[in-house]
Amino acid sequence: TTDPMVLTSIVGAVGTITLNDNARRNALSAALLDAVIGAIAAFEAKSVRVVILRAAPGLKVWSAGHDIKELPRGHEDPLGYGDPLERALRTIRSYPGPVIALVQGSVWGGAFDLVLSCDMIIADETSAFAITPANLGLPYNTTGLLHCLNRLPLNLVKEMFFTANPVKAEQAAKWGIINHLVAAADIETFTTELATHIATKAPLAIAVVKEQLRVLTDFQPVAAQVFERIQDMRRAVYESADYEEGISAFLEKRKPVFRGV
Ligand code: KGJ
Repeated sequence: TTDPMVLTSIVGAVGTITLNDNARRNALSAALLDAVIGAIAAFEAKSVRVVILRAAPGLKVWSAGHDIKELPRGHEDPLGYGDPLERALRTIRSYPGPVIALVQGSVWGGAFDLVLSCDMIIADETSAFAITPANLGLPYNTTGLLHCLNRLPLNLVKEMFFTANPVKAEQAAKWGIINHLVAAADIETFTTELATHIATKAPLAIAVVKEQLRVLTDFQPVAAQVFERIQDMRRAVYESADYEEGISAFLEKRKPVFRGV
């Protein structure tokens, strides 16, 4: 038998999901994301009030982001509505209770969108956060940009997207990426106490506030023509030679050479 993609546990009204594809750095494959979605559905059926999403302790990498081997190559939107990552983000964002990301180690690309889609982030000194489509030549989707814009100032979103540099824990705390920077030795206790505390509060009130905040922040009215123009611009990027080069370079374990075509 193979190891399950995620491990789950429930203590009281708090459920924990641990990403468990450590050999592949918890790359967000369809299999891993479907396991996350399944775990969350099972928690909802059991009226779990607060969810903690984490990786195993002591790893260098929390998640390496979208499974690059599963990204469509050319002529297909790499982050379309039905993409497993997009489905997982919607599942977390619409869970009727808080989802807390417990982050140790580095968070890359789509995994950054994943932790931003959680309601709170608790991280330790080993954490770092990078959004990396510029390393692949991938045009990020509008929904994902909105996730970032709703959480961070425009200049910081731009710096992260333009440089693809990992933002280290202390800077991430200053920038407001994370709620609390907690020592590695204390992070489990801290996060469990926070979750347990929230689980004693009125769940209906919390679920409604979460949903209100989601609909108020998610829905940016965009004219049909504007959206179609954005999709055209994005299509030109994911059909470019650079996107093919970005993916090939990762698979061949070399640095990409981008030509702007
Ligand atoms: N997708 C698929 N496979 C991956 C990924 C990934 N994102 N990350 C790592 N792997 C695989 C590697 O190919 C290795 O497989 C194995 O996991 C261990 O990785 O060669 P194999 O053994 O068959 P590696 O690189 O040997 O581990 P470390 O040296 O510890 O380095 C960890 C890193 C996370 C620094 C490194 O793996 C890395 O740079 N990964 C890619 C990170 C990244 O750019 N992610 C963003 C992907 N893009 C997005 O999510 C999106 C949506 N975007 O817009 O950009």
